[in-house]
Amino acid sequence: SLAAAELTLAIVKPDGISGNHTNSIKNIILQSGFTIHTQATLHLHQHTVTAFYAEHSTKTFFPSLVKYMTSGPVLIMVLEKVNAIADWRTLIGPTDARKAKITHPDSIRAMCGEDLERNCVHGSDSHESAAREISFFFPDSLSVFMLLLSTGRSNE
Ligand code: DGI
Repeated sequence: SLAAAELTLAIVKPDGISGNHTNSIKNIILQSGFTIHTQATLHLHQHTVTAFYAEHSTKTFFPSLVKYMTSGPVLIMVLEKVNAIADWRTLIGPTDARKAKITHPDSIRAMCGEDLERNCVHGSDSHESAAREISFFFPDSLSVFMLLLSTGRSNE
């Protein structure tokens, strides 16, 4: 079948916003062929971060992660493109921004992140994560729902 557009969830984290990286990140997004399907600026509550990062809730770094993610506003975007999930992960680079500066110097995390925790941006890591994360932040979007449905069928 023809390649279908895919959706992924991107977040510019508090250090990305406070460091004034939003415009350069958006330029990279648009120059790389993504469409910004939906966007919202939110100041996350600690309960929201806890639910979003539930898989990490037992880790020792979790309280620090919650403090960081609630330290200022974030920009949450649904990005649309063929192969959006893998391509956005490639653009942001490795989780540890300190390592990214060495191994992936052109990545967004190398450009604006600091370390393993303060890494400037988020990207869904799989189809399952993308579906969960997009519906977590945008549960009422009919067009997002329709695109997720078509994404799920794209390999039939
Ligand atoms: O999908 P990623 O964001 O690349 O990485 P992940 O799902 O393994 O972790 C989610 C976030 O949690 C990550 O962006 C930053 C933080 N984190 C992950 N591992 C560590 C961490 N923070 C600290 N302080 N220490 C860690 O080992």
